[in-house]
Amino acid sequence: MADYPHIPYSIPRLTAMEQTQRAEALYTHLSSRRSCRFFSPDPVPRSVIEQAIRTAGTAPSGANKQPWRFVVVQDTSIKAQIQEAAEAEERKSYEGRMPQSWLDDLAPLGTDWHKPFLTVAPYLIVVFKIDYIYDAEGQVRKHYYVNDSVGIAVGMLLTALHTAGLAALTHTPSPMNFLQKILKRPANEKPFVLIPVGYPADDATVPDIHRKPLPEIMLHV
Ligand code: IYR
Repeated sequence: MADYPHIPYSIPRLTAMEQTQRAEALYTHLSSRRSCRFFSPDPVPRSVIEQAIRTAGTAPSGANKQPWRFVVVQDTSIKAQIQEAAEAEERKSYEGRMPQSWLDDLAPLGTDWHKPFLTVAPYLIVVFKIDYIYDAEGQVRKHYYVNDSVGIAVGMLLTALHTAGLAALTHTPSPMNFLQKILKRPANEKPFVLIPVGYPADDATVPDIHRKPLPEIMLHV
């Protein structure tokens, strides 16, 4: 049995006041994040996108398999292909594929099948989940807790983007397999979420919706 060494781990021990201040500051910061559907075409430094993805890649994952791929789309013609394919699927959803209850639940958001942000936003980050890989012998090696792991990484990506002063949207046109084709990803990489990133348009708006207060989401036992 091989020996798998551990290395020391420590993080600074904060005072209760420092903990409180940091926790409050992070809450205030993240409370100002909103899903944005109206972007400015202004360019964004590529290095900021890369750094945010590096941050996402620090997420925990089942057996440390890191089962994610982040495809950064900047090319205008690829963005146009994605918009066309996404709108075709969304149009089917909005015009009959989905039940009235779905339309009712989305009504407060004011969304429809038009997705201009897919070509206006300077970047699209398309996140793929990797359910398995082939090892050197060509054998399938499965990954674990893939949705959970990629979901955590996406949360960290959204946090990193917001912290860098960028707006984003977790967009899930359904079904999304067109992304695999357009972006030429292999069969073991499945689209997880499509994230337009940029600055909000000067006249951007968001729905007037609110977050549940703490007592509604937390239980002490
Ligand atoms: N994907 C569609 C519909 C949609 C679904 C949910 I759940 C949302 O929170 C928002 C939208 C669209 O992007 O319009």
